[in-house]
Amino acid sequence: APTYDVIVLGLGGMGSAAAHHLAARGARVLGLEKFGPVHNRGSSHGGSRITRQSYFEDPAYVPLLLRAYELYEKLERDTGRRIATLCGGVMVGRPDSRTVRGSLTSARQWDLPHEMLDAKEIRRRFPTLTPAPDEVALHEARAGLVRPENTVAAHVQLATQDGAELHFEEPVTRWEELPGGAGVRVHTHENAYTAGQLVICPGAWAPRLLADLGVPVTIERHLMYWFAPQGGTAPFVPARHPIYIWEDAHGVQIYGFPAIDGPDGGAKVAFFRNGTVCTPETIDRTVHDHEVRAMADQLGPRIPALPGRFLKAATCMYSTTPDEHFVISRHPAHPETVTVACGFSGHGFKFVPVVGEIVADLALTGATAHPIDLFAPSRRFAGESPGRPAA
Ligand code: PYC
Repeated sequence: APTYDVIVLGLGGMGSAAAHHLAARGARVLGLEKFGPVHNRGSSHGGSRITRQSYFEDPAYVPLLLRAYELYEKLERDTGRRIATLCGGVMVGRPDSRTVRGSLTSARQWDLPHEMLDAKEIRRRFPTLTPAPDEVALHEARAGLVRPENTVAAHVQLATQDGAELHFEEPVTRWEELPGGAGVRVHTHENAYTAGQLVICPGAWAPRLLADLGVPVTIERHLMYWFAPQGGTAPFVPARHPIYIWEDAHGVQIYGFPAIDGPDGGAKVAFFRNGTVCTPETIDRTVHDHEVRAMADQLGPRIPALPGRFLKAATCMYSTTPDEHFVISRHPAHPETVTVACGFSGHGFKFVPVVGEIVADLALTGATAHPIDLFAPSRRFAGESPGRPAA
């Protein structure tokens, strides 16, 4: 008989959550991770990620967000770690922008508490923000941020407490299904392990580890920037400053956070979607002057105090699907034994705990009560012929 019930491949945001939820249900879990616990080589670092419920991307995400909020609260209670700061958030842009219109659609459809602010009211409540007269915002009091490193550390801690064996610095070299549907064998340089089920949470390693998924996942290099605001961080502290996603007249979105790292830590800001295609092996980790200037130029008219002094920047990777929706499913080519969670397309971290729950459902029972139709790998992408086989 296989040694483990489930092997989890990848212990970043999603994999560590899956390991926790599986172990909490009594499964014998082995987790294998290429790097150490809580590292900065993938997509789960940088100190903060936005969380929000009035989801402009698609209202279908809202029930998952409601559950993610519950699970983040529980994670804080169970570990005593500081994870979420619900400082409020504004989705800013012209009324017909995707950011504003889409957020409002979700808020109305799910009856989520929100307020609409005109430009004058945005400036009155949040004096650091200087929107154009034709810009408005959806304000959501329960938006805010979650801390990715603390989230991963919390899931690793709970999984370990529940008996999961988590092996770090042990990359998987290959895996195969055992004959007769008996499970899988997973190989590393050190060893080979067997399990009834395999869960693959590959992050930016999806193109290599899930080449037969049937969904093209593009890896993108993104930058996160920290600036020390001119005049100090006092107006930027979370008690006074919301998170924001701000779309300009050309559809370019920036997003940012309050100053959560004390008076010298600055405030983080980034472009939502202007990454360059890369691989985890070839990503350029250097931050170039022209990139810092491009960010500062975006901020100047909108948050004039923020680009006071550039402090630092860090690279991070998105794993983007053609429609920017996730892939969470049984593996179409190995439906009896393998579950996959990938393609989080730059907006996945806020869902980490509920993805852990869904993946545990799929791996242990083959099904989940959560609504995940949007994430099926067999869905059709724009430009595909109707004849595309359901991979
Ligand atoms: O999901 O809120 C988000 C987000 C902001 C920037 C990238 N993703």
